[in-house]
Amino acid sequence: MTGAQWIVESLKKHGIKTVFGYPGGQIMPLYDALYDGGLEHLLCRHEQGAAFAAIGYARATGQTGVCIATSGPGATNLITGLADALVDSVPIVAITGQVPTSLIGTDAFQEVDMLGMSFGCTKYSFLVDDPKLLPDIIEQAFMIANSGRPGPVLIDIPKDIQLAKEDYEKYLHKSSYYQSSALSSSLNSSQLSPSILDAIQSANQMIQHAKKPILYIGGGIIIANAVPELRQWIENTSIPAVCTLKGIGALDINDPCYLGMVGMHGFKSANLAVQECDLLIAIGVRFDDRVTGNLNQFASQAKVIHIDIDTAEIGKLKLAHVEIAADAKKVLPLLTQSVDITEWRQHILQLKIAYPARYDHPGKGIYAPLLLKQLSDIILERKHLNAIVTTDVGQHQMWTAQHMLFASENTFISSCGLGTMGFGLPSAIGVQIAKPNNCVICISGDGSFMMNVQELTTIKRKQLPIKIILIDNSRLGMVRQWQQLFFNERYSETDLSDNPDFITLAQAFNIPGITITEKEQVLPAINQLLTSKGAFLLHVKIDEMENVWPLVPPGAANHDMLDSLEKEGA
Ligand SMILES: Cc1ncc(C[n+]2csc(CCOP(=O)(O)OP(=O)(O)O)c2C)c(N)n1
Repeated sequence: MTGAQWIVESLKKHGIKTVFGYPGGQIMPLYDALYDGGLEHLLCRHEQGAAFAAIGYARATGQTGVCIATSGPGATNLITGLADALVDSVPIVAITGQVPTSLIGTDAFQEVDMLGMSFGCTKYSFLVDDPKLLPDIIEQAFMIANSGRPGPVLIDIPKDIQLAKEDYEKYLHKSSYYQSSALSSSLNSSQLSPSILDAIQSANQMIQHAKKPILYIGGGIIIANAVPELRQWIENTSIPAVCTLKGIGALDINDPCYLGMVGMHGFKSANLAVQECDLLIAIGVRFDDRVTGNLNQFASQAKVIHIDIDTAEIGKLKLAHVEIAADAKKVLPLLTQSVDITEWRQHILQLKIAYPARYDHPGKGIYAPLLLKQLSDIILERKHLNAIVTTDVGQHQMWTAQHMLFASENTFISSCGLGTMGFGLPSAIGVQIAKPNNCVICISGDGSFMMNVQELTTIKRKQLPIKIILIDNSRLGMVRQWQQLFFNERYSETDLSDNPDFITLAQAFNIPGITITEKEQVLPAINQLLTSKGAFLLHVKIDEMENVWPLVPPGAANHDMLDSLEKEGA
């Protein structure tokens, strides 16, 4: 068997059904093995598209996503996807071709030092320089991608290794790579240590004495598969909760004390509640600057309990009074089950009443937050759709996070930590491949859409019924907003009024679409979108000067949010 054939067999053994990629010279042996290897390969039209599709696949399923590229430009085109997966903790195995071992270091055609280039954007990277190591490296790559805090792993494989004929089975579980993977698996499955149990006891004492506790929930809860445990604990204790962008979907949206997203574009009630709390229970979060605003003033009166599988996150940015470096799924059932916080809950309800989301908007034009609220209501009502939303990056992403409600985890998929424009469309492809019976909706902006627009061909090729909502303000809206607010209205290179005709563009890929410009067109258009059989483009024209509110200005504390009404005099 060749190395390439072994790779295909190993992927299948790991339960991989579909891989995403793009061929080229130094990865040709692997593509030859894929030809009749019994593994579905989805040809994206750019390696970045393949990486994002693999991320969408992984985030919708919790399983490892696999992407493949050739050496040189193919490999470097994967880099942004790897960085995205690293910061959002997504298990990805990326396989790249490399020039033959005899040519490494000679500046050969399409040679780049992928190992070196990838170090800052992967959890681990391998260059296979001996075919005997190939079996264990593949095992180790899957182990690392999925253990502890998940992340992307690169395997760079020279062409001669892919071609090498060996009895690979013989080398499986023989190398030092395997020894260390066995160690990490034993760490993963171990019970909570006595020191963790002590920390949980300290946490329980703090929780019992707290008068104003808040749960600060991030994507780690979803990755840990701990949403049921979290919701049960909240049901027992009634502790109010906020979430991060990546934590969306983890909390029960029907809980009256659900406060939604916190941070730069979080709700005022959520931010004020965190600023006032006396105990911050942080689970699966990174204290990202987009969440904390001015870190010194973030929940400055509060004691902090920080629970995270990644020891490196705890105390990285904010001192934790109790550190629990463990799996949230195991920790949550051991936390105190009852607290007395009736007054605090009353206060939270008042905050929500005082600072509701507003949908009144003058004129006939479409107000994106209202459109997204209407879409959200329809999706929640039509449960059979099992909708999953992906977004791109910008104002439309923040409006989606603010105004749509996601009842369950992994139904809102966005580039959160890296904020990568171009993520929405290819990630929707990965989601739709993983979940063929779910209604996958990609919400994009006119800037972001054009960044991976070539993937419309992939949709066409596979006849994927993806619903695209393109919120078109003819601007790089989020940057334009910052230019307006913080750069004296000097609108430098954010005008996209020369956009293509998006409906004609979609038609070139056999995707039908309509354009809407007025509020009264919204409901029928959403209906048409959701009932269309195949892919559909809903092109929504909005005012170029629409802003995302509220907003914590850069460097400010979260209680100093700017509010649309004050700022725009509405
Ligand atoms: C790859 C990449 N390049 C640049 C940026 C910086 N950026 C953040 S939001 C944004 C504007 C996005 O415009 P659009 O997709 O039209 O969305 P809108 O904000 O108008 O809703 C830009 C340029 C980015 N996040 N990602």
